[in-house]
Order: sequence, then structure tokens, then C-alpha cells
Amino acid sequence: MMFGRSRFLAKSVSRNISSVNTRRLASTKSLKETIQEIVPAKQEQLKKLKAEHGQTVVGQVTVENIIGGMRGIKAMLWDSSVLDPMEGIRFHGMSIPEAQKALPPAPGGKEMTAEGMFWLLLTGQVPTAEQTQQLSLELAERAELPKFVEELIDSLPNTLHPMTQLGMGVAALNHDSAFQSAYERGIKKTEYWTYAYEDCMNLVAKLPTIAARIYRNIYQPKKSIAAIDKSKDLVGNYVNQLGFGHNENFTEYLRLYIALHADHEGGNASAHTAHLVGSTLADPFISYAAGLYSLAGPLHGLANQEVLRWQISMLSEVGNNFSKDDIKKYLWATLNKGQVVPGYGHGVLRNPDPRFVALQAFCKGHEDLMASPMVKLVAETAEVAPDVLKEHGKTKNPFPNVDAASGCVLYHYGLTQFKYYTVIFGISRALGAATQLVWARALGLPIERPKSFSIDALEKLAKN
Ligand code: CMX
Repeated sequence: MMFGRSRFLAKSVSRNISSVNTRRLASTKSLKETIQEIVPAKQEQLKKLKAEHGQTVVGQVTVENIIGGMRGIKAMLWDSSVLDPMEGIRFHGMSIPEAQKALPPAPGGKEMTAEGMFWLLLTGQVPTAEQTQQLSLELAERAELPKFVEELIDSLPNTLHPMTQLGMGVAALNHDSAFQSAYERGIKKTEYWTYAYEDCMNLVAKLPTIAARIYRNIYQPKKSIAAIDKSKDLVGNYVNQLGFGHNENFTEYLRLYIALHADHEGGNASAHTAHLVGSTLADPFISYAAGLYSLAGPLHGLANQEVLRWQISMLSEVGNNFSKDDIKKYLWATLNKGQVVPGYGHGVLRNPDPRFVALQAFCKGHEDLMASPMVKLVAETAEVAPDVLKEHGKTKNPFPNVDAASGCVLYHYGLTQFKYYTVIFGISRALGAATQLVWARALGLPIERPKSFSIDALEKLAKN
């Protein structure tokens, strides 16, 4: 469902930040109050849709769809964003450039924030600056980890992949799940969403704290982690805890990256996994932990790690004064080894990913980035690779996806440990997955259970 464009035009009122950070403004509706207002209308819309069109056919399923990873089958309800193969993602009807224009930046910054995007995804509305700042404060107040989760993370070997650690930390948060304990107590179905919301807020708030702790433990074990600063937004605190708080460009980049990577409709592996697990009424922490492990595969979220590994190896071979011809040769060498070119292709998109375009535009706006050999190599690879992939003739989409661009800026700013990159993707994708976990409970969506076939049964079905 999309909300009217006029609702996007919420006023952005500038206000003294410190007053916003210390108390709730009476004139500012909270995120929960805003959702509460919308829930009945959406429930009614869905009920009407089911009553009037429950038996309307909207697509067909071929044998190829079933064998081919369910590609293209219209089979999921996901309200917060829709992906067009040519145009890319829209969040409640808003394109990336529109969201960049409309969502309020963090105080002193220019880029949209995680809070603004989370609000948009959950409500279909653009929040005011005060509302996002109020949300920042609420998240900061929830950011601290239970002692046993800190101890759990600290006890893990630093050779364990950061994504494995992240999933373990997130799953352990279910110890204090409001949803799980309310379910055990026995609550009405209509109340599910409020407890799911409570858990989702804690999930989004605590995820960066877990992620920063993992980074410090593995890569900077002797340094202490900064305390949560209640005057900062979610990403401001995260960057601070990572140890990069001095670099405002880095913080701005992460704000952009985390906001624009938050949701990519429902069928992608991580979002779908979290939704599927949530449909069993597993609480949001274990549902999203499952989503994180889905993100940790190289064809999905781990691709941003793989892109950097691949580009570093290309740079070491071609040197800083590379030509387009050098890149072309390296691309062919990769393909001839039977490997995929990481960061290229997509299950749905058939054009360059607008998230890639937005990240490249960020680079173009920063002179230091444009002077970086790694950033240059990524940009020039994106000019050469589509023709090579077309000539190779396999991939349906020869253009770069978001992962082609996301790591090179982190690398330039000194976060060079690329095994960690998917963790940042995991913080971002939580915003979309959490939105769906709240709305799936608010709309009373059932447990998922598609029909599967054996090869023999499918053959029989096709022949008949
Ligand atoms: N390099 C080389 N070959 C590629 C390719 C690439 N970047 N992308 C697709 N292909 C190949 C596929 O492996 C497949 O080959 P086979 O027929 O031998 O199996 C063929 O082209 C057709 O694939 P497709 O229909 O175009 O793509 P899929 O929907 O099956 O897969 C994706 C999509 C993203 C997994 C695939 O393009 C890929 O592996 N890309 C590289 C990894 C990557 O960047 N993943 C991140 C995607 C974004 C995200 O989820 O974060």
C-alpha cells in the first residue's frame, strides 16, 4: 500500500537539538503512536482486498520458476518497498533521490539517516527533524547490551567470522524478548504487533552496539569502546564505537549507505528468511538472526566482502596506474576461471542499481575519495564490466549492484577489514526486516507454507 504523496510533505522544523534530546516534545507524535494510527486503515484495506479479489489471478507459475529459485513468482506481501527491474527500489513509492531530498539529515549532516528511513518504512510518512531526533534518543536509550551478551561476544574466538558472531549476539537478545514472554503469558492476536514493535526497536538499537563490539574485539582488542552518546544518531554512535568518530565524511557515508540499503522488497534472501522465520511467531531477534545468516552467503550480502577481496587483488596486479584494458583482462581472467564477478548482476534488477549510483555520487562529491586508487578502480571497473559480461553472455543483468560500490569507501577511510563489511549491511537490512516483522503481526499474516514437488511429481504435473 502506498500513502498519498501529500503525506510525504511533513514540515521539517528546525529546533534546538539539546532540548529535543532531553525530553519528549508534546507536539511530536512518536513512531509508535504514528503506527498505531495507521494500523486500522491498513487492516481494513487488506481485508477488503481479500474479500473482493481473493480469487483474482495475478500471475502464473512455470516449471522453470519452480526449478529456478522461484524467480519472478508473485508470492509475497511486503508493504514497505517495491523493486522495479528497470528503475530500482521505491520505499512506499519514493525513489532513492526523492528519499534523499525528503528525509531530514542528522544535525550538522547532509545525508538521510537510519532513523528517517526506518520511520518512512514503518509508516509511509516522512518524519520531521524532531521526530527523527526523538527516535535517535529512544534508540540510544535502548542501545546498551545485557551483560551476558557482552560476555558471550567477548568469549568468541577472533577467528570466527564477524557475521557468525553477529548472528549469535542477535539471537541471544531473545533472552529478553517482549514478544516471546507475552506469547507465553497468552495475548490476543491483535496485540502481537505491539510486542513485536518493542523487540524490533531493541533489535535496531542494540545491533550496532553488538557490531561495534565485534569489530573492536577482532581488530582493535586493546582499545576500549566509547559509551553511547545520547546526543548522537544511531550511525553517529556506531561510527564512534567503531573508533572512526573523528571522521565526519565516514559518518555521512555510513548514514547514506545504511539508509539506502535498508529494504529491497521482500523476496531477497535475508529479508525473506527473517519474514519466514517470523511467520512461525518466532520472536524478532531469532527471526532476524536467521536473516543475518542468509545475508552471510557470497551470492547475497557477503558479495560486498568478495568485491573488496577481488578489487584488492586486481589492484595489486594492475598497479595504481591501471588502464581500462588492464581491467578488461582481469575481468576475463575471473570469468575464464569459472567465477562470478562479485558486485555485478541481480536477481531482479536489469539496469545499474540506483543504490550503486547514489554511492558513486557520494564519491564524486568528495575530492579525497576521487583521489583514492581503490575508489577509482571501482568506478572504472563499472565502466568496463558491463560490456565484458554482455560478451560473456550469461548474466541477465551485466550492471553493477550496490555491493560493487559499498566497500571501497570504507576501505579508503581505513576500515580495511573487508570480512567485516557484511556486518554493516546487516545493520542496515534490519530496518526493512524489522518493519516487516511489525506489519506482518499487525496484519495477522499467517505462517508461510508454499507447496513443493519432487522431480517425479513435477514431471507428472507438467505432462498432465
Ligand atoms: N558474473 C558472472 N556470471 C554471472 C554473474 C556475474 N556477476 N551474475 C550472474 N552470472 C551467471 C550466473 O552464475 C548464471 O550462470 P549459470 O547459468 O552457469 O548458473 C547466469 O549468469 C544467469 O544468472 P542470472 O539469472 O543473471 O542471475 P541470478 O538471478 O541467478 O543470480 C546473482 C543473481 C546476484 C546471485 C548473480 O548475478 C551473482 O552471482 N552476482 C555476483 C554476486 C553478487 O554481486 N551478489 C550480490 C547481489 C546483491 C545482493 O543481494 O546483495
